[in-house]
Amino acid sequence: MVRHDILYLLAAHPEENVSGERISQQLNVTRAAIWKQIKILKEEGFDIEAQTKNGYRLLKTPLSLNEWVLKQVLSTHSLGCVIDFVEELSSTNDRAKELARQGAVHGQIVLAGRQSSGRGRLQRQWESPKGGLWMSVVLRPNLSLADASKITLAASVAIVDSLKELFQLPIGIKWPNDLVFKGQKIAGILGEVVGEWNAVQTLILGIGINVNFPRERLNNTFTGTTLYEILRYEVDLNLLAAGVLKHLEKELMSLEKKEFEELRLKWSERAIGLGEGVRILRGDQVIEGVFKGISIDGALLLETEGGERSFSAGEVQLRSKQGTYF
Ligand code: BT5
Repeated sequence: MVRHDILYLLAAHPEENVSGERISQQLNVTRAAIWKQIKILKEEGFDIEAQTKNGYRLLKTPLSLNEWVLKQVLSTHSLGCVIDFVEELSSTNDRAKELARQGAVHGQIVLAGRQSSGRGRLQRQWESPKGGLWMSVVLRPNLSLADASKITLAASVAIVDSLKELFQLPIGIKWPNDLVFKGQKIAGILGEVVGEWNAVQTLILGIGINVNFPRERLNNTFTGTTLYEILRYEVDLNLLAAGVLKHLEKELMSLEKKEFEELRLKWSERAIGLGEGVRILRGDQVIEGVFKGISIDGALLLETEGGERSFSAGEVQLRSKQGTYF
């Protein structure tokens, strides 16, 4: 794409202005065509100095998601190898599923500026206004069906580690896979198997992080927060996406080496509420006990009066004794 070639050229000369004539010769396009592309790049959020005499200089890349910028900051081998960015989608998971059925490769990602019908688990609504990181990754890992649930554990660890690395934020994991800051949910994960897992072994991993928008954009029926709310400035969504994918790739590689116990320990180190009294809601039933940890498959282990019991994420909900997030 000419637009991207112009960017490569400008990025290679950060300290100087590149003349329209030089770009025109090097890329074999007219100066009018270059001007048109520069205009589009500016609309996409690139800060480009344009002087009739001296030519062009790239001053700043956009903080919003942009395929070219993301490619520059990605450090992964396979995750993000193909990027599908759409300004608005119903759900990135739905689009990724569709692409997976059409043969998308392992690591292909789908990103949306906003989602009109973002989904949580059990068909719950996931609010996805502009400014968030709404991303799905097509995974065809070398793992069995039984190990699929471990991928969401790995994703939780990856999100915590990337937010710590980039912004020094202490994010905790609330079982099974909510990411919370001071009790308020900042990110969620939705893992979905495509077709018959045994036959095709494809998992769509949806990751949603509330980033560059204030808390008011979210419904007040739940306790949520955003990075903007915490940091009070907007961050580069491309850097964040690249950071999450880097940590996710690392965790997936260790999962494929069957390092399950390492993952369980890492998850536990980042979890909140371990050793505390919790309530498990299963339909009308309330079971009280102490949160002892998770099994190798991510099931919650609860110490009750009648002994230790384990619960899988699909069947129960967890609450602190006060009825709030712990
Ligand atoms: C989740 O579900 O936490 C999984 C969220 C996954 C979203 C990503 S975005 C990219 C991809 N495409 C999709 O369509 N989905 C994935 P769950 O644990 O069921 O939590 C859902 C609950 O969180 C809702 O019922 C609300 O109470 C609350 N909630 C909804 N939107 C929220 C938001 N933006 N931030 C914090 N909490 C929210």
